[in-house]
Amino acid sequence: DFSFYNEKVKEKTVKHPCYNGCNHENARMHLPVAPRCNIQCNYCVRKFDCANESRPGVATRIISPGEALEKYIQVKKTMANLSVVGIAGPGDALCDFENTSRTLRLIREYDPHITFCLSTNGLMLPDHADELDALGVSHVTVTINAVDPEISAGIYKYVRYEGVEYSGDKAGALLLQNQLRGLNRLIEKGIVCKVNIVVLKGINDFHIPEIVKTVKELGCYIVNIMPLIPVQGSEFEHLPAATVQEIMKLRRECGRMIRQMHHCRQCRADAVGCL
Ligand code: CLF
Ligand code: SF4
Repeated sequence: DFSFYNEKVKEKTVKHPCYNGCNHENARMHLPVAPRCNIQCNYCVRKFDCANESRPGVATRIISPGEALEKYIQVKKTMANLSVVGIAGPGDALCDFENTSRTLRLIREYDPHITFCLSTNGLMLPDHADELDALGVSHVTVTINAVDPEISAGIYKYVRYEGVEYSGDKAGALLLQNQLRGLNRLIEKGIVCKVNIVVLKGINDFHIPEIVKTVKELGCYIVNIMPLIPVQGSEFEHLPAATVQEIMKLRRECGRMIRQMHHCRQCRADAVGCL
């Protein structure tokens, strides 16, 4: 339901290539300012980008907020259709929140109109949701791979929060609580929320409609069901990726509940251009 969002946010959503599947004209640019992460997903190897939203490959070079502004100014000059600046790692965008917030502040001073987007595992969302809103972030993606701590226990090796390391269902319960609280807060603020789900065969595939139902009830706008990209050296290195048919079937089933993304490119943390 679109009626909930204000006019400005609606317009930004239409021009957002990830939130509007029909939009092939507008470009997005990622700024890799967030190096670290506070959780360990079993499908991730840190020397690559965050598999939240990235293709395993050559690791992205981290840039400072000042360099990010420079890069933005450069790209903006040559790319007239640039509509979105996103922060998507290569770690978690909220783990190094100083870098993220400084980058967004610098760019906002330079350009009052560009859309701000961010992708996170959600652990730090309750802490930073209000500030994201104040910074002018209008679109946020949270990767949620389970809404059952026992299932999460098989997906996350640990979760580090306020100086304590959790594992097993305790880790899963804490992460889930923060993800849902954080989403709730963002939605209250009128921020458009997307949930990414990585399909893990035999681990969460049967549970995906349950995740979708939960985030739909919270008021999320769109869901992106993505196949795992098995990364060498990760815990899930040998887990087979879901086939195109399996992904389509899940999207069809979940599409009865909420809008689906069909055109995700599982971008790197420094991707620039149209989808
Ligand atoms: Fe980047 Fe993500 Fe914003 Fe898009 S990507 S932070 S919502 S601007 Fe888009 Fe890339 Fe898929 Fe992400 S195609 S991986 S969904
Ligand atoms: Fe890796 Fe991203 Fe998971 Fe952190 S949240 S462990 S960077 S995939």
